[in-house]
Amino acid sequence: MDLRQVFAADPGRADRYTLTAGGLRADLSKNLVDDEIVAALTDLADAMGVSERYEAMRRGDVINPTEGRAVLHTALRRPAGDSLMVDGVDVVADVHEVLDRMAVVAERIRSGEWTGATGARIRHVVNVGIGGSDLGPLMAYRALAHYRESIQCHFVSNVDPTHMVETLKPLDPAETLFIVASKTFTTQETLANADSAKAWILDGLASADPAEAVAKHFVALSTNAEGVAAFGIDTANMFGFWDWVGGRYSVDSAIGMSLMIAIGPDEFTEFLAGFADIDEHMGSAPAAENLPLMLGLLGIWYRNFLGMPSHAVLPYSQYLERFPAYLQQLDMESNGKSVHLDGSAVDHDTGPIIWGEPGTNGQHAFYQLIHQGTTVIPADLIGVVNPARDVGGQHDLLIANLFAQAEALAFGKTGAEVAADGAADDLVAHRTFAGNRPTNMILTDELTPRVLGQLVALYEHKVFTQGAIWGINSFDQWGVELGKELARGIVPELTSDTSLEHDASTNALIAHYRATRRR
Ligand code: G6Q
Repeated sequence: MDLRQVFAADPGRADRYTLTAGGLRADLSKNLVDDEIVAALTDLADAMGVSERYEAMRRGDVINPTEGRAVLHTALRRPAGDSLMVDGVDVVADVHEVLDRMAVVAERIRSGEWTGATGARIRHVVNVGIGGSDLGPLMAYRALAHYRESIQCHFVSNVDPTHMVETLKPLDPAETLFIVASKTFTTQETLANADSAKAWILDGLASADPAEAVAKHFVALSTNAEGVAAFGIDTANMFGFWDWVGGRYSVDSAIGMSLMIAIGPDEFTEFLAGFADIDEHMGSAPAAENLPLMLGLLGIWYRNFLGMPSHAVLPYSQYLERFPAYLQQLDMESNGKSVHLDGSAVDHDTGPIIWGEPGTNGQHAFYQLIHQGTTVIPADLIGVVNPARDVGGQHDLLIANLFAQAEALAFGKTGAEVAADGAADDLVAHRTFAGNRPTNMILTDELTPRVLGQLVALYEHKVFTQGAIWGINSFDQWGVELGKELARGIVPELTSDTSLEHDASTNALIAHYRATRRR
């Protein structure tokens, strides 16, 4: 498909392929599709029962069979007073009971009523968690930095001790509250970091009663009350969620506590309302106007029909700097699967490689390959029309770059055009741009908490659509288990001289470490 020809032949294309959902406006016209392909893709969604499966998810059916769980993150953003009965329990009432408790504590921390063991006001919150218990709150905290008031949040995830050490360097234990965020409260990295945080508090506040120091400087976000109590955190300061919330779908559960402390409960409610806007849109918009569904279908077109292995997410907003990393987990952990729901091997590709960085930085780095490389990489370009702050008209520069990239990728520059610009003959080929490189241009008026919720839910349901069409389980993650299990075995081997029974490569690596590690 040649986008120059397609646009020339169809003046209504840009309008017809622009969809809206909540405060999001997506121009999908620079995709390598025509009306016939779009119709065939929506037929595919019908044939694979995407909307039926979506309804099954929303009403709490066990759609994650390998873990025997319902998948109910959509219940996390239903408004107060709504109700959803699952196995005789009103899960929406449970959600709001926790949200209300979170709001009380968040306000106490924000107002200074909650003090540390020395009576000092809390000025820093450190979220200790990894994966789904880190990426969501971290991404959202950065995205909504403009809404943050006095309290600063920090996020420690890596078991690399330097992550905690460097984070704590400028902090005062008397003013620091740790949020231990772990659904299972068994995650090796998080428990190790939580232990080191506890030691830092007890050491830094040596004159305080240790139990009081822990009670005033730690809260927990978890489903495991026993584990939380064993760590020494009062379960009155634990905010729960449920096994039907997957880690990578949990930023809108208690896992969002750091965000709520930063932006306040009212803005957090707006954030949740944004998710609900898109839940509703996904459930009710006709297929051709359904933005998450269409993003999913376009991705299927590129992955399965045109054989494109990767997908870039390029936010033209520094506030969204961690959005690509967040989406990497959401998409790749959900749809990086090789078997169908029934365990049979897939005979088609599944999840693409998701990656990206904020524009314009990427333009000065990897865009060369996107423009002229041998692999076509479909990309989502995300822009905000009205900046939270502008300095000297810089925002217009940013947006000009955003629009220019989409134009260049779609329409390129022919050899004749390059030559007509006066390029030397031997440079014409080097300076030619093939074009026909597809993009989705997603714009929003402003990056508010509500819009951020919409953006996240948009991608949640895009991923959902693709998983449903591929017939895979988007809600388990068995692929992360083997490495964890092997690491557990290697830990004691690093400090002993027992004989090693791995493969020759792994044995040699452990032997080298044993011999070289200074203690
Ligand atoms: C997400 C995954 C995973 C999980 C982390 C942390 O969907 O399940 O990233 O969030 O492994 O788990 P805990 O919250 O249990 O510590």
